[in-house]
Amino acid sequence: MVLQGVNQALQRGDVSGVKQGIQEALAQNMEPRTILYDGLLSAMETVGVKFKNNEVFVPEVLIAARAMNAGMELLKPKLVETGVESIGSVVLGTVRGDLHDIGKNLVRMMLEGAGLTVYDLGVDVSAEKFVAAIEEHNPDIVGLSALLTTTMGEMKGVIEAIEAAGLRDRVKIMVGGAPVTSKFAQDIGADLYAKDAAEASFAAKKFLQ
Ligand code: B1M
Repeated sequence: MVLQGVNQALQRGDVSGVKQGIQEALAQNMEPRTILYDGLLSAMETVGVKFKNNEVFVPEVLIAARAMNAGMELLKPKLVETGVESIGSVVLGTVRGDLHDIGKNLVRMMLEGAGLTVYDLGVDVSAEKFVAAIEEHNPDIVGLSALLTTTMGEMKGVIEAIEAAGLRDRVKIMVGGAPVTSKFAQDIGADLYAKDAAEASFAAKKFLQ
């Protein structure tokens, strides 16, 4: 019952409702993992499906994601205590020359909502920075975002740099962004393409399962 409240509050983007629900659930000695999966992640998944079906739009997703982050802040110390592991990790960034990050941030939130750890490198990220981040974090997936037709080509450069560093078989590469198509993804040798943030989290989860 209390988790249903958390779930509904998250979908509404109600930060204090989410926090209050989590505190109640913890006071009832509920497992942090149960609160995470049945309260937060399932709600975020519903938001993702609604977003995919055009039932909710970018502002609602951002508001829900903010509530998700507030809930996660409360829950994280308990999860660490009880040893809940993330299901995988992603190094994510907008490629060199490109400053657009609204879509990339949505992708990050949906990935985090799906239980992945995300190392967000920000915008205008060079191929060298992606390579260094792979060496540092050893992620399962590298996510590249581009919004400009003039920066899409950078994605190929990143893939080539990853190959040159001998890291290509250690990671799957996911690409996305408004001008990116699945054909383009295939042509540059990416492994995964996602049209939007919800698809990105579905594709990542599917790959990790
Ligand atoms: Co820019 N801009 N912009 N801009 N901007 C576009 C992209 C543009 C289409 C506008 C237009 O002309 N109609 C156009 C690109 C044209 C082209 O290349 N074909 C353009 C241009 C030209 C420019 C400048 C060059 C303008 C100028 O200065 N002359 C300049 C470039 C700066 C640079 O990057 N070097 C520029 C600057 C800016 C702002 C800074 C003002 C601002 C960015 C603010 C920010 O991001 N912090 C901005 C904005 C806001 C836009 C528009 C209006 C909106 C983009 C957006 O946030 N959409 C955009 C026009 C438009 O798209 N309608 C435009 C909402 C967001 C949720 O969607 O980013 O597509 P989107 O992300 C989606 C999917 O693409 C996907 O999932 C997301 C969520 O569903 N996705 C992934 C994204 N990354 C993914 C990664 C994945 C998987 C899926 O896997 C890893």
